Amino acid sequence: MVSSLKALSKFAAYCALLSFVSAHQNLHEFYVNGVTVGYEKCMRRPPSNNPVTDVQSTDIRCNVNGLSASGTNPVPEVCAVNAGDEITVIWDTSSHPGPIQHFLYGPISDALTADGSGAKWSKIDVLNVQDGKMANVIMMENGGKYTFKLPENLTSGEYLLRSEMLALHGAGVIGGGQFYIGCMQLKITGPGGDCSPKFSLPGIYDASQPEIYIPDVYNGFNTLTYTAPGGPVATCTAGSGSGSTPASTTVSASTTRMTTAASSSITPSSTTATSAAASATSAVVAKYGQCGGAGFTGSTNCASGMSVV
Ligand SMILES: *[C@@H]1O[C@H](CO)[C@@H](O)[C@H](O)[C@H]1NC(C)=O
Ligand SMILES: [Cu+2]
Repeated sequence: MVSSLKALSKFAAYCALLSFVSAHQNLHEFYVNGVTVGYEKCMRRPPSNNPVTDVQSTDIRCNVNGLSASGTNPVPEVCAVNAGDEITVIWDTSSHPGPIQHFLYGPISDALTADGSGAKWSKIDVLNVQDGKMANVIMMENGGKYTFKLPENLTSGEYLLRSEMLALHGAGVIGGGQFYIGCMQLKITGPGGDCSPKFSLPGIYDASQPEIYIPDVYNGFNTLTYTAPGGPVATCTAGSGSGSTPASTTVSASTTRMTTAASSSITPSSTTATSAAASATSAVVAKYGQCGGAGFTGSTNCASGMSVV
């Protein structure tokens, strides 16, 4: 009896250790209207799964080594998509609590060489909390997948599509917010249009802003009312630009459409928010206890039973 209990606690410790390793994450793949473009295709690959923590670094654009096409593919690719297409990103799952959001850079002439400089970024999507769960939890339950739509009003051209998962477990100190970033290289065919507002990266984040630096992250922080940094999602309207002929493609995606659109609604019902907040707060503390990894400066009090698949 005693030995089996010992074994159990050893196992729990082992699981906690495992989740240290698996907690960091990368973007590995994306689907267009439900069809994969291939593993690690049409994306810039960072040298590791470590987060970016300096929001003033150019690494905040497209991760480390992200200022041009790079990575594991023998031939860098740009994937052809249409404005309004559904994109499904597939990230490593992570217990790190936080939102996911997406940004579009462009139009530009060449998505392989674009370095992401200049005020050409727009925020096109965000998921903070849904049904009382932060985005990372929803993605854990869905194999790391998350689906959203590209804007419908876009000018044809090449773009960088930036996927960002911000992990908040270390956000109790300035510089402790962890930005996991993956950039996809797209050639978008659209009817014309543009998104506003636009901004530069770095430029939109400040290390001390309340969405990134959360002093009470282990002591009263309410995840249900959290909103990701970067302001509201852009408005994209028809007008400028033209819907030119479909561009030639390096990797083409099927035009098969998914029939189920993912919801990006983030606001819990106000009638249930109060009681849900109370239980969510304690649950979050337990989750946060799990977090660690290279460069991690937050709590090292690791709870068991939180191993990540
Ligand atoms: C596209 O632009 C038109 C005209 O500006 C606007 O009425 C429409 O709502 C936009 N569509 C979307 C999906 O935002
Ligand atoms: Cu991590």
